[in-house]
Amino acid sequence: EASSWTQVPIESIPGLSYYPNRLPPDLQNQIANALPDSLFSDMNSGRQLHLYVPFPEPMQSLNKYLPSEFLSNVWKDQPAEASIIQVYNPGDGIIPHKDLDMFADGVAIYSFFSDITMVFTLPSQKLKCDVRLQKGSLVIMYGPARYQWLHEIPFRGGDWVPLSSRDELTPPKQTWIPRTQRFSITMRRIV
Ligand code: AKG
Repeated sequence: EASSWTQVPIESIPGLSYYPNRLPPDLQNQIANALPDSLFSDMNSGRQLHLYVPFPEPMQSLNKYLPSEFLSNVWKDQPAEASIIQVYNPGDGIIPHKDLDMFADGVAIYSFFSDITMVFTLPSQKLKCDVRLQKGSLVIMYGPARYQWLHEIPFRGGDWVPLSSRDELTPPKQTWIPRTQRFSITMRRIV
């Protein structure tokens, strides 16, 4: 049952890093405007677009916003080769999964338009971590976070988000934040 899972902080998941406010708002808009309007229909559940190198300008510049330690240590200074653009209307999600082995170590996900909660789980130890992916943020998974942990976006119309509490002893209050349309760009390398 749900209550037997232990919620752990993001810092306890090796290979998982979250970078809020990573993309300048101008670049977020330029990228959204360069994508086909049909992707953003809210009449059905979210659509996907797979793109491979060379990416259209302005998506090329997403490589520049990857942390340099990640680029040098994990991608050995190579740029992304494959990307997926995924649109999530309220209620959409993605089931718990690990990324396919055809993709190399190191997965980078940028978020656009609105915030959503991604859930990381390690079922063998019943560990769980909610990561709020804010618009303009970057999340990176490599090593254990990419190969051992599962990640998912629950299929629901909103998310319970903890409000920061004034002290460490008071359990944080939660507030329900309805979702609006969000899209992500996942950047990967191929093995
Ligand atoms: C995937 O493409 O494997 C994802 O998990 C995408 C998650 C996201 O859209 O943030």
